[in-house]
Amino acid sequence: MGAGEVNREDGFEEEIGVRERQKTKKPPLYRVFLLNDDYTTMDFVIHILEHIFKKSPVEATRIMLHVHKNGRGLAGVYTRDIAETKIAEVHGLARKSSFPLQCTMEKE
Ligand code: TYC
Repeated sequence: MGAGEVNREDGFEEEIGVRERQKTKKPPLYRVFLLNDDYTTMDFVIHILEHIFKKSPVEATRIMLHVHKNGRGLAGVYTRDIAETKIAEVHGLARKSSFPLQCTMEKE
């Protein structure tokens, strides 16, 4: 049944249909990218990918090498709040270790 359709005289089924669609609506997702630089160590980037983005050691190494070679790489896809939190965690850990590591997010 499409939005706004009524197939009962009292409209009861339409109301339930609309409520169910709203309840299952998916939130917008954001891609979080790591950016390359000349100073952050490879080991630090792998650590970030394992501990903040929950990647396996093999996957973390693959993503880090992709960023090193191509300038940026996908670290994960999250809702806006989670993406913002992970970016703040990356920047916080990087600052603590005096690395200039940057990451960005864009709407999917
Ligand atoms: N280019 C860095 C180096 O050679 C490694 C690096 C990889 C830095 C990925 C940042 O997001 C990054 N030490």
